[in-house]
Amino acid sequence: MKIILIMPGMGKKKNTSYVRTWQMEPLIIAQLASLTPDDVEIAFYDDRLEQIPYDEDCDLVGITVETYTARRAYYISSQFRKRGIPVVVGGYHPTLLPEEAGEYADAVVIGEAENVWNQILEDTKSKKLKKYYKEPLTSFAGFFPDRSVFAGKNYVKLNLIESARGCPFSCEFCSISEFYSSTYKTRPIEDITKEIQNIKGKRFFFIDDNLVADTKRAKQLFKAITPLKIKWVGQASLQIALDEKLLTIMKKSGCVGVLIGFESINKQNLEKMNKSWNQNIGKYEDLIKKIYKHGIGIYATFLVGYENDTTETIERTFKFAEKSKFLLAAFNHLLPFPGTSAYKRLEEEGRLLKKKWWLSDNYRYGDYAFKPYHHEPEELAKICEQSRKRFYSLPSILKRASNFRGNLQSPVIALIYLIQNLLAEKEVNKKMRIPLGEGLDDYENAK
Ligand code: B12
Ligand code: SF4
Repeated sequence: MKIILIMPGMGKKKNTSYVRTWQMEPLIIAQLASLTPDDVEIAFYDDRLEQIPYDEDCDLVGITVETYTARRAYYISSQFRKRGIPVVVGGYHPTLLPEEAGEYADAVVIGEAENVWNQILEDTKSKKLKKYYKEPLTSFAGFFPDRSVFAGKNYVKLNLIESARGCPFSCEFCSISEFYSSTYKTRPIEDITKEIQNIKGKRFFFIDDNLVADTKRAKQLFKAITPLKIKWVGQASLQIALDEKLLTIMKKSGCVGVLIGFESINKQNLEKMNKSWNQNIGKYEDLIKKIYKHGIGIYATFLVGYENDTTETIERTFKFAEKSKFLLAAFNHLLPFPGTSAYKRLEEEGRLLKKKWWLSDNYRYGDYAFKPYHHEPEELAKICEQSRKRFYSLPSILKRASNFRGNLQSPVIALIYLIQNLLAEKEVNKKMRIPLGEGLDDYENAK
């Protein structure tokens, strides 16, 4: 038996290459490979890096699908299905919209793969593939992704690793809280240290959505990885600033930076997002100072387009980001991801411009998918784009550079700060208005 696993791309503009910072190793593919019995042959194609051989024979195709890649994934699926090869899809998008996914695939995995993957392979062998598979993971122990599937592919040199899944919070715009129903499941710390030891590189990205959701466990994890002498980045909630001991241990364990979702500087917006805890814990400025004191840089993310956002508040958000001397910052506008509370609310308010924007012919990356409260959609999309470009302009890079505990914490980080920031403006141009699901077949010509 042979299976083909596919990581679809989002799309790209004609005659450009794929956005480089998005070309990271897809951990899910390594996870599926590790779950696959040895007697099953595996081929893996990453649409972002190479052409997909639609004529290759196999018994099953497995595709991982996010909302942004759904259009492309469904196209890829149709190419195999028209040759009679069954396709199974899984991931955030099919989980939150299983019926839609079921129209484009023979089988849909709702939720996690670990407890259903072997059954799917058995059912493929006996030609009894079911439409839906759902079996949540209860124990997250003993799983080790098989990264040998990435051999020969030119990925960004950063090792992705999982320490836990889910997040106990329920921000209204977030797919994670819907996917995991606001639960949080952790991997045994010995599994994580073992996995790190078996990887050659020393640079890691903990992909947990909130690495410090359980601070007691986070401290144990950081203590356990300290002797491994790695450098790492991760995503954390602002709560880390309240615990100096945690910050000390984090830094000692090799943390160089954290991505923090500040989302808004406006209290009412945070309330609407169900994220008021972000500001209830203290003043942003004081919390940021505490993090810098420990030599940890901050990648700050903001969500623009909530009810209380006007041109003036967005400008204040931008000024705040600049003044806070963040290493990097994202000014994304609210996007109604299917299945989230934000999607449902905007639908009820009659604000959705396109119900299935992710499948629309003319939706482009960076476009608004709902009618904003105080602007025209195009106007607000432009304001977001300009904020990103201004943040990564030379004057702003220089203004933010004098952050000696964050952006200049070491010569290597200083270099990364400079390179990442200088490249970011170009990347904003490359990302904006990417036609979803298009431009990928002619990859070879574009190189
Ligand atoms: C790492 C990461 C990235 C990396 C890239 C990763 C890569 N390999 O290329 C970077 C930082 C570049 C990135 C970029 C973006 N990301 Co991102 N990313 C993640 C993150 C943190 C981890 C993904 C991961 O590896 N998970 C680990 C694997 C093992 O788990 P999994 O993918 O959930 O898969 C499990 C199940 O879903 C299921 N499954 C999944 N696929 C399949 C397929 C089959 C066949 C089967 C059987 C099962 C199955 O089984 C798995 C194991 O149980 C997730 C959040 C998260 N915690 O998952 C966001 C996430 C996937 N990203 C998201 C977004 C929005 C983006 C961006 C659009 C952000 C932006 N505005 O620019 C871009 C898009 C890039 C692109 N698609 O080209 C959203 C997607 C939401 C949605 N509804 O689709 C997420 C969920 C974050 C969030 N908070 O909402 N991302
Ligand atoms: S804290 Fe982050 S991961 Fe958790 S629900 Fe909110 S946005 Fe999602």
